[in-house]
Amino acid sequence: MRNMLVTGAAGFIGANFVRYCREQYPQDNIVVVDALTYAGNPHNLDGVINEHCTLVAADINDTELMMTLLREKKLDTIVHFAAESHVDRSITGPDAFIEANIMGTYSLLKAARQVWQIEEQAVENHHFHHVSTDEVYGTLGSDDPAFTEETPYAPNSPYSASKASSDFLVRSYHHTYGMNVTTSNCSNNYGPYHFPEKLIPLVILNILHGKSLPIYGDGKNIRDWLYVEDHAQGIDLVLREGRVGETYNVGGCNEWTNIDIVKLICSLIDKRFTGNADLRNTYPACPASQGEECDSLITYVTDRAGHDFRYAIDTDKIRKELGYEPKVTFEVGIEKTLDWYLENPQWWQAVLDGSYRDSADAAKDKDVSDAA
Ligand code: NAD
Ligand code: TDX
Repeated sequence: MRNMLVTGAAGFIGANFVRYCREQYPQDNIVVVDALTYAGNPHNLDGVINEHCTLVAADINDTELMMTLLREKKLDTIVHFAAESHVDRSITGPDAFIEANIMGTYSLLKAARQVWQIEEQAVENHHFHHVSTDEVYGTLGSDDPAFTEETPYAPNSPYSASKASSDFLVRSYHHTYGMNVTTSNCSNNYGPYHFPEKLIPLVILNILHGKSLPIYGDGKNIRDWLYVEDHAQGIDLVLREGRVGETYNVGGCNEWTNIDIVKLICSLIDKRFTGNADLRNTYPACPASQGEECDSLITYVTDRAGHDFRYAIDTDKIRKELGYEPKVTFEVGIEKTLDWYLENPQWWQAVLDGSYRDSADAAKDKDVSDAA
């Protein structure tokens, strides 16, 4: 049985990871720490919070509180998702990325070192797993080989630079202090609870509401998409069987240009609306409700500054060492994602109208000392 601190799990991937763990390992204890920024939504954890899984609304930069939680809850494992994650926001406001991604990771490492390695009751079998991104490797040309764990770091945005910095801090705590750390660098995730500022959920919701679909530049940039549950599975494998001090690339081997992915989603929605009066009545502004094709909403807009052309992940190491294999094909995953957004309008309506902040504010009002 493990006692885990999972940071940032009111966000997209962390919430899916916690759901995965509750199902696979119901005996484990999980303490989620999340600052509930705009991207943190307590509803992402609806149905999984119980005596084995608690949510503490706090900033990982509160080192004292992190130490108290590690001590009092006897936490032996940290899975660190908490971060500012949106590249566009890092371009307009990098400060928050430095604070959360660099300073926050440092704060967590400091707390872990103190409680796991320095104090009297040192925790021998501790494990700090750091969740990172393929963006730290920079950008690829069309014919370049995919990123391996040996690819030199070359981050291009304030977001990826802050993630790269945090990866190096984690690495240094292993080399210098012997902390048991692992890191995973994953490609673009998609699936349930994905915040609608990111490409796939933004496109789904804009289509339903008849809003334009902004394509940056010429739409030819390439991303490698992975269903979020397969990322959770990859992290779980690294936690259980990964070699301490190592990094593992996780990806979907599933490269798409942005424009192709947007056109695919348009055609899937066109199909679903055909002959479905319920959908047409529920979403009258959707072009498919008016007999038009959804790709009529595609609008080319000014490119993202410093836009990386292509990401692709070589998953050889995690496949060979840990037996990793993505379970959900893209064809299935994108339909499941569409199903989820169509079946959970209350989730995204609360995000779009801002009312999800009420539950965040209520969670923040709880005295965090209760949690420790
Ligand atoms: P997200 O933005 O949906 O969630 C991030 C969460 O972290 C939010 O709940 C937010 O409230 C919380 N947070 C932010 N700053 C915090 C702080 N100082 N203290 C405590 N909590 C804080 O992000 P995501 O897409 O779920 O990404 C999770 C992690 O995975 C990030 O580290 C990201 O870099 C990495 N990653 C994401 C992707 C992707 O495709 N989304 C791919 C590879 C890696
Ligand atoms: O409106 C849009 N139009 C558009 O063309 C948006 C939001 C995005 N894009 C493009 C930019 C990217 O090439 O689509 C691609 C995907 O964009 P995002 O969803 O913003 O993701 P990306 O920038 O690739 O980063 C994501 O994957 C790696 C996550 O947000 C990161 O946290 C993760 O590390």
